[in-house]
Amino acid sequence: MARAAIILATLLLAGCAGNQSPLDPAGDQACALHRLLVLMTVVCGAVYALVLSGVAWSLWRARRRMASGGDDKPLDRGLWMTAGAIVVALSVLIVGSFVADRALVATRDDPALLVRVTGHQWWWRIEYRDPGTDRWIETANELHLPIGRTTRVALGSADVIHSFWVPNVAGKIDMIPGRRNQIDVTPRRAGWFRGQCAEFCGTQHAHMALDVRVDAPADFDRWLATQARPAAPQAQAVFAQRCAACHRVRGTQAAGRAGPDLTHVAARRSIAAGTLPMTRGALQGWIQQPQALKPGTSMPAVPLSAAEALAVADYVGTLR
Ligand code: HEC
Ligand SMILES: [Cu+2]
Repeated sequence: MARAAIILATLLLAGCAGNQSPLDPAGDQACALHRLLVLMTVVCGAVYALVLSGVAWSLWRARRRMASGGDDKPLDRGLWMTAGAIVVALSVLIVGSFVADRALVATRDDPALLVRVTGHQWWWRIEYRDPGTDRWIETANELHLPIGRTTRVALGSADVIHSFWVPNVAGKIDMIPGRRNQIDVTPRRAGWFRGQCAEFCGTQHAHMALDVRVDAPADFDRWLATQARPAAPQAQAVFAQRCAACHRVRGTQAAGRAGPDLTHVAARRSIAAGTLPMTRGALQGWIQQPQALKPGTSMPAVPLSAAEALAVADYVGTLR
């Protein structure tokens, strides 16, 4: 019995840490939410305990009075004190949630970095405004953020309502077609985190995850500079014929916009919005049977011979 309790407690507490958890905040906005969560838990826990002990106490008194055949007073002081305590507790919660809300909205006039994230069924288009040139640099499915700089994330959707949720970094915010929502994020700790679309957006909603990498500013700048570069010049005939209509590879003729920008796809951690790891085998599998691996995805199974599929996968694997 005791052992079962220990195992259960370990499992429950293990859920608190992790790369997709609001209980392990790694940024200012997530910290504000975490503080609010702790405040609410403590205050509501105290109210709960207070109410239950009040009920127990009045039951006990009522029984004693009945036993002694005494008079009943309708209201006693304890009840009034409980009511007062509850009013105070609720006021604390109101103030706490107001303060947290202020910390979350995008208020800074001078975000260090602008990023546009657009939800698609079922992947993320990500564009960075290059601070040097003011050009937009496009990538997909992997969001990189610098530590200690405030990044403004502008959120939109190309089709249905999605929701941006990277709990270690910030709260949840909807991505609505025809509308731009925005949040500021200020990460404080390096690492890999996981985001997940948090609004049901179709059959592959669960396969709409987002890898998030937080780095020291210098590492981030290096990454962004690499992303800004065109692909290494390596013409790939099959890709140009069969894939270029939907995918862009900057620096080549491939200029499609229906699918993710693949200029540096091989440098990402996973493919198809967190559905598969970025390995040679997974790339091959994805290119040959996207519909089997992510049924309903907007990428069709392109008819390719086995040799062509291998060649394309190898080419895509070089797009670092
Ligand atoms: C009709 C448009 C279309 C064609 C043609 C197409 N793709 Fe795609 N591709 C997509 C879409 C849309 C996605 C995003 C799918 C998802 O995650 O649900 C995608 C995703 C991918 C990804 C994963 C990208 C990432 O960021 O995770 C790779 C790699 C890829 N395609 C390679 C190819 C190759 C190679 C070909 C040619 C053999 C090809 N695609 C043909 C539309 C297309
Ligand atoms: Cu979604």
